[in-house]
Amino acid sequence: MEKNIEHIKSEALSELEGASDPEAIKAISVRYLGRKGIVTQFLRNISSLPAAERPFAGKRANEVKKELDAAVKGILEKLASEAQRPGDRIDVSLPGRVPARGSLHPLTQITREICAIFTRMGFNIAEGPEVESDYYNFEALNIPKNHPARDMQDTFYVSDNIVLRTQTSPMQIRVMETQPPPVRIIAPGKVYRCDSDLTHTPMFSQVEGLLVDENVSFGDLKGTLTAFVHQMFDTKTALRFRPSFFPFTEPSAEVDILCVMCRGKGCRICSQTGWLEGLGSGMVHPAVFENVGYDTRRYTGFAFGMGVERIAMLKYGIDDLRKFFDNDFRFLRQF
Ligand code: 2NL
Repeated sequence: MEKNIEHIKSEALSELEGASDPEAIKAISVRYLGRKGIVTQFLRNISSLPAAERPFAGKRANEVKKELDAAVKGILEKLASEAQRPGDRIDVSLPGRVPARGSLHPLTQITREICAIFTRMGFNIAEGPEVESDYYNFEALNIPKNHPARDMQDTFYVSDNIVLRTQTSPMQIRVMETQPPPVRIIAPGKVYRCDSDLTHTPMFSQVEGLLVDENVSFGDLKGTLTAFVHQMFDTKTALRFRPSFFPFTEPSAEVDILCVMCRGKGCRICSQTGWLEGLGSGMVHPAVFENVGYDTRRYTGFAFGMGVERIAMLKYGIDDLRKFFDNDFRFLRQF
């Protein structure tokens, strides 16, 4: 009992400080705090101290026991956490961490590709509002009040005279209102129809084109769309113009492209016909030109429209429209 308790404490702490592995720490802990440890012995021997010293010595020895216990625990924890990240050494030979890179949505990529092909041919891009007036979306495009395309079932009405655009043509009307021919524009963007099933989503993407000038013929339309399809797919992808009807074009034609899967032989994708529906097109109806104040004796023009999802599905061989809107990374990462 020569050594007082403070002395024991400082000795224990300096021993702990000098130890560098858990085994050594545990050995020190046993030597001081174990059943036959120095602090334990000290506590046991308190009864042999003079009565006046006993209360203080006992209180202090118990405190020291707790303090040393805490110190041991602390050091062991620190060693354990250091063992988990072995050193802060930097291995300069390791490759750097490549940051996760985002990419454009496949529909954005295809929209840009379509626009790039047409801008190379001299078209300008025209973008505008998705919420439109009845006039720009229907009236100006020669779609009369009782036309089925205006049916409540197909159109999202914001109010009596305001709709979510069902096509991007309203933008082309806006451009024609503000400038005289020649006009060469391409109008990409989202459009909305109140329709939802396996092959329809209430929102989809469209690109429409419009060219107005003197002496524009159906041959110009065929040549322009042929150049487009040959660049978008390849030069072996043939086109077929089929008579059709749109209120804003006359004559109108549906443009089929040779099936990208079977190349005309007939397969499941093209329902054994060898052809796939690609675009809608036609010569601008004179009524549309009259609505924007263009001289119908001097100017003619062609227009066309295509669904971006449809072009993307054909180009990439995607069989389900909904994959574009699920935002499943396993799908999106492939583009
Ligand atoms: C389709 C068909 C088409 C047009 C869009 C148009 C625009 C003006 C005047 C005349 Cl300003 N026509 N656009 C013409 C024919 C077809 O789209 O299947 N779209 C997905």
